[in-house]
Amino acid sequence: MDVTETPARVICPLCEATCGLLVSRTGPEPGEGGWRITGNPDDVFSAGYLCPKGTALGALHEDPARLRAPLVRRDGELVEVSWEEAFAEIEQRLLPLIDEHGRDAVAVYFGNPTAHNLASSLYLRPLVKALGTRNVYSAGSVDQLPRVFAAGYLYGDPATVPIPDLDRTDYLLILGANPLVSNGSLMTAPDLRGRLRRIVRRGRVVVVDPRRTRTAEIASEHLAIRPGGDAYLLLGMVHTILDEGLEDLGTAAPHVAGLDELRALVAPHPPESLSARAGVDAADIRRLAREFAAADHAAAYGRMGTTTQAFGTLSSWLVDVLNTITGNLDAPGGVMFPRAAAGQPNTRPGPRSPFRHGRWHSRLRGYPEVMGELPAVTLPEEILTPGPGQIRALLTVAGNPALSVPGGRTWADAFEALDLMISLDPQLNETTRHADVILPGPSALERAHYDLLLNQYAVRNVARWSEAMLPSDLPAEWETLLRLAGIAAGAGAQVPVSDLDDAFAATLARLNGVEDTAGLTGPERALDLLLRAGPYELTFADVRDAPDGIDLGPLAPRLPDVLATASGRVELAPKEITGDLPRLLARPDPAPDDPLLLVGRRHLRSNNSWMHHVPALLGGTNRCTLQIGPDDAARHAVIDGGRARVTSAVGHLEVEVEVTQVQSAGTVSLPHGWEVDHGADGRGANSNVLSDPTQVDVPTGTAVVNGIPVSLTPL
Ligand SMILES: Nc1nc2c(c(=O)[nH]1)N[C@H]1C(S)=C(S)[C@@H](COP(=O)(O)OP(=O)(O)OC[C@H]3O[C@@H](n4cnc5c(=O)[nH]c(N)nc54)[C@H](O)[C@@H]3O)O[C@H]1N2
Ligand SMILES: Nc1nc2c(c(=O)[nH]1)N[C@H]1C(S)=C(S)[C@@H](COP(=O)(O)OP(=O)(O)OC[C@H]3O[C@@H](n4cnc5c(=O)[nH]c(N)nc54)[C@H](O)[C@@H]3O)O[C@H]1N2
Ligand code: SF4
Ligand SMILES: [Mo]
Repeated sequence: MDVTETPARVICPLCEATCGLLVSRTGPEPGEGGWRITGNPDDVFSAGYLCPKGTALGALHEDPARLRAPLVRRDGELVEVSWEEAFAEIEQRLLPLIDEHGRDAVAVYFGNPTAHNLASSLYLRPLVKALGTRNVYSAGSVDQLPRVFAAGYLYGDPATVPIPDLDRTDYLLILGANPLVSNGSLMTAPDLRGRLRRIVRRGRVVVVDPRRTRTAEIASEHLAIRPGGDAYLLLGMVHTILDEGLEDLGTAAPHVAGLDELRALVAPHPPESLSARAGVDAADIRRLAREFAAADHAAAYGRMGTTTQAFGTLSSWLVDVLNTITGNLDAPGGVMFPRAAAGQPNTRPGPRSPFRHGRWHSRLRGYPEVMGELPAVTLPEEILTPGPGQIRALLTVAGNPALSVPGGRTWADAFEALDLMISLDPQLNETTRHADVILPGPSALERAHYDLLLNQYAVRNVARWSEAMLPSDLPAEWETLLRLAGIAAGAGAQVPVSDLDDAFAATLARLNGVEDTAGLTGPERALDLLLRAGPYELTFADVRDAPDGIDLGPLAPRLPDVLATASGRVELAPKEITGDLPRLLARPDPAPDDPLLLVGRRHLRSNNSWMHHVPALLGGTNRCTLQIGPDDAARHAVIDGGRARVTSAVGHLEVEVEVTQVQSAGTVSLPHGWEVDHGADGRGANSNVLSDPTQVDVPTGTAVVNGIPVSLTPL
């Protein structure tokens, strides 16, 4: 492979910040040379920013553990085979299984990186459609599902999520997010440190989190909340604002329905009745409410700590209610709706049908479908429990539910019970190592990129394309997805990919009311069609010819056209959400002898379950330890550097203890995505063996991975 002379522009697909990078090779052969990876100072969006993970793209590409050929299980062993053999194997085993047991016997689980990959953003949906199964699962139900569910009922479309207008707000309330470490989520924005610092300088940033996180460190104020307490805190704030007459709907006023219902719902609940359960003083709740209402431009933002907990949907809803009743919805400096250049459902002209869920239910626990998906926590038992409708085959795409989803060891049992398991993934992980067929895709440096999805959550409207830097010996992932779709549809493994792609593009053109005339193929053609249909009427050539990206300007008001509710208005009190209030209010106040509550945490040099092993990222603070405050450590007789057994209602694990002031009283934290054989010291633990798979956010079935009662025993 050649030493690259001019650096290639690569949009980093590792997290939601979507930084534009400059990548060059400084040595001729893998291992012999190195990589030079810097932020692209001319990128219209990221302007030179990057984090340590971005600099590891070269190491990831060269990772000796990365699969370079398809694997098929023969006599119990995974062996390398040709692509033709791999597809033939799938066809021979999948079709008879569908004939015998029906299409719902095949389940799909797709993971987080599918949202960061142009191929899967475009071609996963046609594959799922071709499979024709109702058993669709994803990492979304261990993540953002409550957030998008709330948006579905408030604005009519789960893809219509208001985003903090970071560069113009002067009061930012952050609940359950640590953007300095995560680099932001449902808030696509590079350099959050710089952006938050600027808000602190011109106004206020308040962080509500059981841990004094890096974000809390640089904020104007940190409030330690009781895990699971956000809905109580927010309800108290909304009560205060309405009770004290501080509400002002601002420019959104003509487009908002349900304020009277909201008033009636919150009137009986002053902060004083909620503060114990929030773990925040009533006086602080009232003060926050007044500050937020008084600020010229305020934005409330909630993320993982507010969604993957007992009241994810209520918390997400109340965040939006707070923004709306203070005149900050759809207002510059408040929370706004991005207008993406391609593929955003809410920019499509013509009427859209309002969001609804529960069109079908999971077989065993009766969880409602949301956006065509069922909750991932129920997948193992759907595989293991015999009877009509039992799942017999599983396709995973870019995921690792064995570590990412509660269920612990039942995941391995479930995989072993399957008649067929297929994984699209470049790595052997705790999930894919159980597969019968593994299909790897090219590395991030070997594929073109455009952030179809994340641009829909960006703090500024941009359109950016990056070419593949290096050629690949592996088929592009869009081809693999299409071939699987062809097999699932019964067209056979032999149909040329180009025929399947032509059919896909014809459907895309028809649905979007545009013509396919640019002479392109594959993702370039699909992107061209979506850009032409988009609100700026760009073309693929436009983005290809702008290597540093196209800036489409700051967020602009979009009410009421962005709405797809039946009423055509923002629905402030939808019964699908408020129906969960009695469950919230029925919880008793905490007692002094309550168990410790476990929450999650992320590290800058990690990425869920799949980057701990990259040498460039090991070390530093990236460690799988149980963090605990000094008083709690003394009370539980555990010491810094010692080991402890952590026990929950459903499981236990052993882990190193780290005593730190960062962790608030009554809480402990553990990162997720680790296993015993991962990590610098070879010692990690899967935190999700402690998460109870029956504990969910009731409206959506989203896993509760924050606020888990645990006990500690020193070892
Ligand atoms: N306790 C607890 N559990 C959690 C969380 C938590 O905070 N606490 N967080 C949750 C969240 S937010 C998420 S998103 C999930 C993540 O859960 P998952 O998405 O299930 O798991 P990942 O660890 O992201 O695994 C990603 C896999 O995709 C592969 N991959 C990477 N890039 C590509 C690609 O381009 N193509 C293909 N085909 N494969 C690729 C990697 O090799 C890896 O095997 O975990 C959730 N689980
Ligand atoms: N370095 C790194 N970056 C990542 C990832 C990664 O694994 N590593 N993962 C990516 C993914 S898939 C996602 S979804 C995003 C997530 O992005 P964020 O949501 O910003 O990241 P988290 O670190 O999970 O932050 C959740 C915070 O919620 C707090 N918390 C826990 N329980 C509660 C609660 O009940 N209430 C409140 N108010 N706070 C609570 C935790 O202490 C933690 O600080 O990060 C992305 N970026
Ligand atoms: S913040 Fe880091 S991981 Fe995220 S896109 Fe930028 S360089 Fe990549
Ligand atoms: Mo996530």
